[in-house]
Amino acid sequence: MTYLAKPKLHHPSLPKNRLGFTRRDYEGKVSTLCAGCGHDSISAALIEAFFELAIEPHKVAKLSGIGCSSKTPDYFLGQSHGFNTVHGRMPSVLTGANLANRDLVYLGVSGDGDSASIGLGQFAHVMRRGVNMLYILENNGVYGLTKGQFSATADAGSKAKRGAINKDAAIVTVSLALLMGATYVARSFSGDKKQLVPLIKAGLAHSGAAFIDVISPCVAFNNHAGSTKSYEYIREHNEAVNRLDFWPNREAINIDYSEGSVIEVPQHDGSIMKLRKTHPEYDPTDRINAMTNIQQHAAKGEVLTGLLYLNPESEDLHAHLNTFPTAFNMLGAKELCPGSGMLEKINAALR
Ligand SMILES: Cc1ncc(C[n+]2csc(CCOP(=O)(O)OP(=O)(O)O)c2C)c(N)n1
Ligand code: SF4
Ligand SMILES: [Mg+2]
Repeated sequence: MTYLAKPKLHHPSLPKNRLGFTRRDYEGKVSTLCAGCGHDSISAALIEAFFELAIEPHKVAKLSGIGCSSKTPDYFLGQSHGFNTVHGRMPSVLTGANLANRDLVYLGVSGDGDSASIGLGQFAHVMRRGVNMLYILENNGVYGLTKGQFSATADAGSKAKRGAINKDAAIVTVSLALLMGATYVARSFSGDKKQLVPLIKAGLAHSGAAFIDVISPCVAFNNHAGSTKSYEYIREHNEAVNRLDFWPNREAINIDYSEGSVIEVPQHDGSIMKLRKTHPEYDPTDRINAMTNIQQHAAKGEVLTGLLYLNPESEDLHAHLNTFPTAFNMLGAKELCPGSGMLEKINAALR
């Protein structure tokens, strides 16, 4: 573990984004995770995505639960708002924050223990309610922080470091998210930054609950032969259905594609997603097809990755509830406390 502070001075020639920020402005504290932990690569992908999208750090709220994965928001976006909640409770705290202030970009970071065990109910509800957020699940198949017990996402038949075989069926979080009505569902691998960064960027632009399950090997407790979440296993069994290219609305698109190989999906905010199909038959806008494909490939021992499902017509919780469009912190006392006359009216309407 290291508590060395990062140097504050930056080299003057570091590349800057549209806002004049360098990548260093999107970093956080020095990581205290084990060297080689997949979670650190996800933090690096998040830094890259926020830098490239030129999102103002103070407009971001990052929330997490408990676990090595949930510690990571300390290691990126050091100038953003942060809330390390109770174990498994990130979704409800994030929902409350989002309802009070919709003007921030919401990032939820969680682990497989945090989301698929103690927080399973919270995970299901935040997906079905369409809370406008990017939910990143850093999935290593174990409770890393508490020394490597199998988590609920460990595959049946996979082997623990000390040789025990997991007998329980795994919770497949992408399938559950689809079942719960999530409108953006992707799976990726911490060791594939080229796939992960555009998925993060598109997830941030999505209106509603965007979910990315990122297989993120735990080098301390789940990276041995017999594990199905190790670097070696995922490199060998990774089957990408598509490759995503993402352009924010202000950028011109100037790449040529061969006809028929690409699906173009415009987003609410004017940004464009282009999906290069690596499986020509795969249609990411068909929820049932996505669910079937995930299971069919799993039966062959393959881990399907890429953008698995997208509903381009999605709406978020604010649209469902028809909420007032202004963030609470922008309202005055008069609007926040409209008086006893208004309360009387509301009560009368409920009688
Ligand atoms: C209410 C409560 N129960 C149990 C724990 C112990 N605990 C801490 S982290 C953790 C699991 C973390 O696993 P995961 O979310 O997969 O994160 P990882 O460390 O693998 O990244 C558990 C059970 C706790 N902190 N709080
Ligand atoms: S115990 Fe596992 S999950 Fe936790 S920091 Fe180490 S490698 Fe990462
Ligand atoms: Mg875990």
